[in-house]
Amino acid sequence: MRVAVVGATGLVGSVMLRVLEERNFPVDELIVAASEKSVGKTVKFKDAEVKVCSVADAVKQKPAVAIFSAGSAASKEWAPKFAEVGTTVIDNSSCWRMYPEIPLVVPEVNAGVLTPNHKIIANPNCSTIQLVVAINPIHLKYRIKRIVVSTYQSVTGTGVKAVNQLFAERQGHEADMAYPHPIDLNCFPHGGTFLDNGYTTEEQKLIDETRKIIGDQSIMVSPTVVRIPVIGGHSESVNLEFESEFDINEVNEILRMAPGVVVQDNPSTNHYPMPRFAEGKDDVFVGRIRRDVSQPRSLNLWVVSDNLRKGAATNAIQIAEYLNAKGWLR
Ligand code: 2RA
Repeated sequence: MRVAVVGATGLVGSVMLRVLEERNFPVDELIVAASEKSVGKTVKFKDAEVKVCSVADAVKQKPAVAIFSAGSAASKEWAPKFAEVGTTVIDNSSCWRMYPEIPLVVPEVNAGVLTPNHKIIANPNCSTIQLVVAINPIHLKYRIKRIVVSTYQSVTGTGVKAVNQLFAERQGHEADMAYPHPIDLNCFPHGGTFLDNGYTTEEQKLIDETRKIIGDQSIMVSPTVVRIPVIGGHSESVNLEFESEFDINEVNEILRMAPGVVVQDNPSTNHYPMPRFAEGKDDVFVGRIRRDVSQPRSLNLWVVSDNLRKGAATNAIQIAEYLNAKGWLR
């Protein structure tokens, strides 16, 4: 199969190449496309050096699937052009996520919304993906009424410049600032940009995307996004209020059986999810599972996952695997 990765020289794009290799996705021919400044460079794939081409050249080659991580502007311009030549686009930017006709997919939750006619498919935001993988199985049993979620997001979510800022500060060097503040030995409640309602774009994504993927616009979501000086993955403190009463042992059993979830929860041995140990893995790790003693029908969880993998590259490639298994990628 002819596969294009658009934005392959970026942080997420490079992880997409690794995951395609690791999962042995049936790539017969890889097209690596990036912005003009990267054209001519090479990237490694399956022990070969692949030359970076322009996105326009990639469209001309009519790949079966194009997996994008190149920002919203590039997706807005080029996804429709790929679709016009019959390519299925899986886009990691926020560009298409909230268009009603565009499926926003986490395979463990709502792959059933996909059809062979969908030529542009949106990959959700990283913090949304790990949240819905963890909570949807419990929602199906007890129906979530309200979600209060605080995220503790890795600097890798911002990109290479933010990672470099963290380590420059840590080594006492002058940092090229990706953020308005120092990030080492610090944290700040700011992801994306601030909106008129006092929330940030990152927080609004958690509200809008969670409702769309779970398929319930009545779910109330109260998010706070925090950036912290880690690189392994995003962590989330989650409080769920249900419509109906629940049994905590049954909740544990549901999570232990949930697709894509690994439960790490043994306070007696200090065993719980941590980003340093989630890094490089594709699972959504859940721990600190406990009833909320402050209000009825409510539950607390701690959710951790590698935001570059399940939060971006792996989820997108799992969508491609689903489409391929259906025979919908030509
Ligand atoms: C962040 N979720 O962590 C964003 C990146 N997509 O900044």
